Amino acid sequence: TAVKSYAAVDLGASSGRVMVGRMTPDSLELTEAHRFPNRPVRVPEGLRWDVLGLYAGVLDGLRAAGAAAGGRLDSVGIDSWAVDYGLLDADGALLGNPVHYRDARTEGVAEKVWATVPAPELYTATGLQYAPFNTLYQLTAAASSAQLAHARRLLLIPDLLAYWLTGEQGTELTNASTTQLIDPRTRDWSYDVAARLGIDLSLFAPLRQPGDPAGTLRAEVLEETGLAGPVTVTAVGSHDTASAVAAVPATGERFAYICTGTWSLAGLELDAPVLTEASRAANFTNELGLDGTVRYLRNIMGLWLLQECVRAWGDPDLGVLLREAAGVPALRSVVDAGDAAFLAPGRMPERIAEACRASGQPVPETRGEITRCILDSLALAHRRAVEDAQRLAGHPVDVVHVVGGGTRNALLCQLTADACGLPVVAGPTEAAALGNVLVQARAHGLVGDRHAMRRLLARTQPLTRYEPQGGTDRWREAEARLATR
Ligand code: ADP
Ligand code: LRH
Repeated sequence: TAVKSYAAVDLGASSGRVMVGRMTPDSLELTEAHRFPNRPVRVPEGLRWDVLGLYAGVLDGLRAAGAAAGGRLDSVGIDSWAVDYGLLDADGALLGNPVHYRDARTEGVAEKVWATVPAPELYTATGLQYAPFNTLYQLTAAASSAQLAHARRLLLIPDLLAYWLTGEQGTELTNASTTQLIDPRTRDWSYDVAARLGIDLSLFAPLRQPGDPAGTLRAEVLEETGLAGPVTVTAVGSHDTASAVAAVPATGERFAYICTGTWSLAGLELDAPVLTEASRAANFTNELGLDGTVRYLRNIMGLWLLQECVRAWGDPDLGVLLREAAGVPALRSVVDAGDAAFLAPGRMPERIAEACRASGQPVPETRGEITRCILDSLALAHRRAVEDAQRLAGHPVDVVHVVGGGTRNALLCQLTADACGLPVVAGPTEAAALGNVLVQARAHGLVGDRHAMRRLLARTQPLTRYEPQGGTDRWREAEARLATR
């Protein structure tokens, strides 16, 4: 059988990569064609994404992907982090650099929104957890800006890149579900919420589904990348977390997943949203996945906590830090890794130390101690999310699948197994890229349904199993030290 080549553009908050998936109906091999840093830029008006730099990285990556695949790509798919967007004017030109979701402009905005649509009502209508950066709050924060006044179109980040590559506009559904403007029951716009908050839904291009055609690479793009045309762009689960969950190599239904990278996204795949008051109080979100599924999960600060410490310490070697952390006694101090207080950049070692002091625990001092505190705290937050999700959704699990960059952190995987009291199956590391590739392959008839996709992953990808050790009592005790639950 002929080998097909699919390029996956996957932009995470810390790095962008273009990967090539080489596939037959029974085999799947992923290689990295190009990786580039994603470094947000602080300008006087706030924190911005360098989206032109990212687009240049995508073009370099497509050239490298073409070279890796013998000059021919069968299709290209794009996914990225959620919620953020670019605005286009009436000529289709980008109006300014997209605002970073960690920018401070959304501070205090939610209260204004809730005065019009009370939080409980907003939750039943959209299923989204409260996060200050949901697109809904960002648009409310921007309501009286000159930029929004001049905007005729809003494209979420992967849709913006797809537009530049193809000239065609659309709004892919999985990522649209992170705007807080989609009703998870109808999987269509929440017209009532938008109308009450004065948000003009005609700013958005028509919805498209993962697997839909999304245009072909423009002639100029072919020329710049050296690719032989025509090259189709296929809509994938363009929210990186949707793509990552699609690539969880589960073989049954009783599993939880944790997508670990800059964030930890921990939860379940369900057939229907959970919109109860208890679920809202526990801050669980109902984002949309492939084939009518719901990604029922909680956002946990994730390895962002460590990334920011590493940045503050002048980029020491991660391997050395993790070895130091492994030598520090377990669970001396923990912080609430779900706390939005850790969202903004800067002073992370100090903020972690302050949180330990405030909750009456020993203050971690060395780099190894701080790293250990972060990993223990993440594992504890993973435990809470996996437990809460099972209880709130009435969906018990036997195994926790960990995917994403955090699978390279063996200590974190082991601590997560210990904290959850469940086996952890770690891998694949590049889950979002694999989910991206598989949805393209499925659209082109190479694999069957999402269960067949998962079976193929379980058969072809290297996975590591961690058995829980030491009982969960000490985790329950650590949990009790954190005031909020
Ligand atoms: P994102 O997609 O959000 O940018 P990734 O999934 O690429 O994030 O994960 C990045 C994280 O993976 C890093 O912050 C780091 O903590 C972890 N990581 C990457 N490489 C290693 C490694 N060699 N050892 C341990 N952890 C690693
Ligand atoms: C992870 C992610 C996550 C969102 C956040 C903004 O990259 O897409 O699912 O909540 O970024």
